Amino acid sequence: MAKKSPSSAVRPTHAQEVGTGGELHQSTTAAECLTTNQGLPIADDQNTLTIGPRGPQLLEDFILREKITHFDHERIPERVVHARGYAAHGYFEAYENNRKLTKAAFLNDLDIKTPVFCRFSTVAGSEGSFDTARDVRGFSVKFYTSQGNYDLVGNNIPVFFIQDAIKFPDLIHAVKPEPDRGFPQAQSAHDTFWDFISLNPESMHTIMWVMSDRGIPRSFRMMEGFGVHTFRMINVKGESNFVKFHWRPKLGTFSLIWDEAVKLGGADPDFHRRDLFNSIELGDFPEWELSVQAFTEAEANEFDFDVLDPTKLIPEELVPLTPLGKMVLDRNIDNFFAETEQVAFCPSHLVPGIDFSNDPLLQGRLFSYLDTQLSRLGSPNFHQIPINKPKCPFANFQRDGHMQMEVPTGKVANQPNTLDDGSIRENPTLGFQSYPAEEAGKKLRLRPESFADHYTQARLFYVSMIEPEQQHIAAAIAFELGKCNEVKVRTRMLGHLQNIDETLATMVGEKLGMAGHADTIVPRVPVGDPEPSPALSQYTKAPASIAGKKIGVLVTEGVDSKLVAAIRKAAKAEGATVELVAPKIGTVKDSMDKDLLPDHFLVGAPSALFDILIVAPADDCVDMLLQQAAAIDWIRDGYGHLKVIGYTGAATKMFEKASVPMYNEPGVEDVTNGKLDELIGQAKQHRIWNRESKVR
Ligand code: HDE
Repeated sequence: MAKKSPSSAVRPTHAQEVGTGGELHQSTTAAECLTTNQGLPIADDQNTLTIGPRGPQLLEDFILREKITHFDHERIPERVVHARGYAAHGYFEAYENNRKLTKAAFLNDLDIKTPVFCRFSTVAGSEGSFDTARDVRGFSVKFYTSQGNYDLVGNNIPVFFIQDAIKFPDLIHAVKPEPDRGFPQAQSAHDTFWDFISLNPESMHTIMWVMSDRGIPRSFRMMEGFGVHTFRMINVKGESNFVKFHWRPKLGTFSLIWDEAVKLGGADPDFHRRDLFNSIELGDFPEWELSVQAFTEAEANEFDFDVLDPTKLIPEELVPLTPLGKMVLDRNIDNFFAETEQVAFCPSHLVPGIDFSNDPLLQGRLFSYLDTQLSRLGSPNFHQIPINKPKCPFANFQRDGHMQMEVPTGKVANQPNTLDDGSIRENPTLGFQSYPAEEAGKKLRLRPESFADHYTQARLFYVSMIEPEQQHIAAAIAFELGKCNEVKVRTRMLGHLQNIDETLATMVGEKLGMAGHADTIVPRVPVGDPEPSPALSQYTKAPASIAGKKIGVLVTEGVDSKLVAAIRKAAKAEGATVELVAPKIGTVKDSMDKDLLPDHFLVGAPSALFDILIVAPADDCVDMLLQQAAAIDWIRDGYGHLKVIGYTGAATKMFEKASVPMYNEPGVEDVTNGKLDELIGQAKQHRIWNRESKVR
């Protein structure tokens, strides 16, 4: 190696590099310059201490060692489930007095906006997996109430795979990457998962939900949430009602098409988090209504399922929703690690007025979450981390431990005591009182007989779907079983499907080329024939609106400026957003020679990123686009994903090349000459379901 001249060996300091003449930026701690963690000002953070400019480094360099040591320990264990998540801040407002049901202050006080922190997640994938995997989504809300933190730790699916917490480690081991090979990542489409599912008929109801479009949500903003278990609400008189919690998104509940989800996994692994972050940045704040289904113990005893069984839902036709209030997410996080990663949800974080039921899955969760936080966050003082800290005063005599952040004062750390005047004591009036439910019985390990019907509600869900939803369930199950190498797993699952619905079983069997190969599985109790519950179909209750949706416009140099303006105006009026996609990301001159700044570079922005498509090239750019697979795929995929597609006449050759019909084709519309309204009208129906039989 050539010896360097002395001048080239002079290493610049940061201040010299940026030419600030020695003025350094203030750090967030308001120090006057960069310091060590002990507050020592740092003169040079670009160069390690060495002997001579080219000599060995010195162990003495405590500045280097402090920086690298901190870096070495930057990661904490990811969550064992729900590792990949994204969160935002917001508030909750109660609608009207809910006093009849509960004494919980945050559900009663109409003058208070209770701060919340809400984290959405996938279950199976690790932190670095992708957002659009087929999976259950976590929907956790921490309410910082005046009576302490209340955590509603729910999912986007109202039922769960198993009935008893003792099976949870097996379920999760089965869905996680297979231990001998370490894959597949963020997938349920593999042998161990389906082997476990097919050996546990209690999972049939939830599996129908996960294989439905609910398993691939369009957006966190367009997802329902559920508390899953039956909880109790207690009012000031001490009266108890059972409740099931529901979150309903204001925008409606929407999903992706499977092929779209797969393509988005590559095109934008952060699709859901980006969508949430961007909408909050734009001031388009997502909103959910919180409701409960409330019922008495006597009513519960009349249902033909057990309300303590978490694999069962209560049809809304049986118990309608009572709205309690709304949640708005209006502030993005400041720091992903400090907030989203360190937030610790625990179903055991309760407030007076809400209590548990004996659901055996819930009871197990009450232990698990606190326990897992201890190893994940490393200290029993995790409640002192800002994101976990109650916003109301809190005090007790718990002391010491790793990372104690407070400096407790006083001579004593116990109560009762007479040594420290005014020491804090418990308060039987204000304090949390468990509901005094009467319990008696033998000690045993036994699943209640009332939990034994595993198929009727799976069937209820299936028969409540509209036809495209049913088709998607069949396609998803066939896809997943098709990825299982073990034939016995497939035949066993086909046996379960027969107990749920014959046509579903036939469809899946035919798709797999295994019709007639189902195992015979005899249900423990006869399968019921339930009436459909329309509330379970997300499309039956979808609002006729494009609010919150994204219009992608494929533009080129010379794009019609009036059309772009009209699209923007129409989108604004409907609460939708517009993003321009161009073959080059630099400025595009429109037909009026004005500069347009594209939002996306075509090769990096497949049409899967958008809900509604408009293809609006200028005449003289069409030949160039015809040579670009990304432009042709844009149209072909949009059609295959059942999207509404608008076009200008210049796009004709592109549609021909994509083999997408332009005329007399529902959902494919010429948007010139003021026909944009027609396109928007069609887009309010969301997808063109009738097209599906032509493309799949
Ligand atoms: Fe969880 N679950 N879970 N779970 N769960 C965790 O806690 C567990 C269950 C849910 O955004 C863990 O902090 C057991 C049902 C969400 O930080 C862990 C059982 C429902 C989140 C845990 C269940 C959920 C978790 C891992 C069966 C819907 C993410 C990290 C008895 C009602 C919270 C953590 C966040 C996270 C245990 C079943 C929802 C290990 C033992 C049912 C949304 O404690």
